Amino acid sequence: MPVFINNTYSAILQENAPVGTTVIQVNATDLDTGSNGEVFYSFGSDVKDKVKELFSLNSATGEIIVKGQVDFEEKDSYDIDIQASDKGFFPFKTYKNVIIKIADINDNPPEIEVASLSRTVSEDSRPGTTVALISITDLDSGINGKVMSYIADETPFKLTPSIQDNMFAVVTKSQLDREEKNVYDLTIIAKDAGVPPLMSQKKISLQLSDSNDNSPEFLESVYTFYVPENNPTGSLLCSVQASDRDEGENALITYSLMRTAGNERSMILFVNINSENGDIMALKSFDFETLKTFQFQVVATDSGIPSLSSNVTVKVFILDQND
Ligand SMILES: [Ca+2]
Ligand SMILES: [Ca+2]
Ligand SMILES: [Ca+2]
Ligand SMILES: [Ca+2]
Repeated sequence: MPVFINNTYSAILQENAPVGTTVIQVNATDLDTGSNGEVFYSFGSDVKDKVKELFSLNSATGEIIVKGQVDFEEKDSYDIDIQASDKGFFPFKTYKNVIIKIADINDNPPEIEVASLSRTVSEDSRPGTTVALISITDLDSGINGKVMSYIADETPFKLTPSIQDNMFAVVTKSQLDREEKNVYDLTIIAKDAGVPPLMSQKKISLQLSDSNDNSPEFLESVYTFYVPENNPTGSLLCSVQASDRDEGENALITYSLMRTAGNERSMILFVNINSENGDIMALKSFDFETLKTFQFQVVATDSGIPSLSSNVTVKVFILDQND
C-alpha cells in the first residue's frame, strides 16, 4: 500500500498569498510495480468545499496549491486530510493530515468609530471633561493589530484610554474659551505597529457653547461731554456704549444710572438713560451761571444668569453761551 514518506506534513502560509503559490508537497511511495505501484493523491472525503475553494491538490505530484483568497482573520489554520491511493484493481489507500498554519500580515487598517459625541461643549467645562467616546479596533493580530492613537495638531483636547478595551475618551485637557475659538475640528489618528504600518483618521467637530464669563465693557474708560447751556429739556445730551464678548443673553446689555448714597439728590435728577441703547437725555435745561459741571456713573449689566456688570464715569461740562 502507498506509504507517506514523512510522518507529519505542516507548512506556514502567509495570508493573501497569490493564487498558484505552492504551499507544501506530500509524497507517498508504493513498493508494487506497474499500476499497483502508481500513486495518486486526492482530498479526503470529509474535506469541506470551503477548503477546496482555497486550495487545490495536484493529484499527480501531491502539491497543495493556493487557489483562492486565504484570510488569516477568517481562519488561522487548516487541517486537511489527504489521501494517497494506488491504481490497483482493488486500490489501497493511505491517509495523512496536512496542517497549514496561516501567518498574519498587516492587511487591516485600524477602524475608528464614534460611539458618542456631545453636540455642544460648554466653554466652562473643567479640564478632564469627556466630550466624545471613540472605539478603535484593528482586525489583525500581534503588532499588526496593536494601535497607537492620538489627536492631530495642538488642541485643548486629548485621547485617553477608558476601562473598556478599545474604547477611548476625548477629554478636555485645558480651559476652553468660546470667545477665542468656538468650533474645534479634531482629527483622530490611529496607526498600527505593523511593518509597514497602516493608518486611519476620523474627523469630529465640537461646538462650544457660551457661558457668561465676560462683563460688559464700555468703549471708553471715562466719558467726557461738553454741552452748551440752555439745551432743550428732554434733548439728547450724550450717549455711552458698552460691548460684551459673550453671545445671546450673556451679551445683552441694559444701561442704568448708578444710584449711590452720595448722588441721589443731585445729578441723577438732571439726566435719564435709555436702558437699551445708552442714550442719555437731559431732564432740564442747564444754566452755565449756576452749574458748570457734574458727573455720574452709568452701569452696563448683561442678561446672563448670574449677570455681570461694569460701570463708567460720565463727566459733563456746561459750555457758556452769551445769554
Ligand atoms: Ca492592522
Ligand atoms: Ca491580517
Ligand atoms: Ca457677558
Ligand atoms: Ca463666554
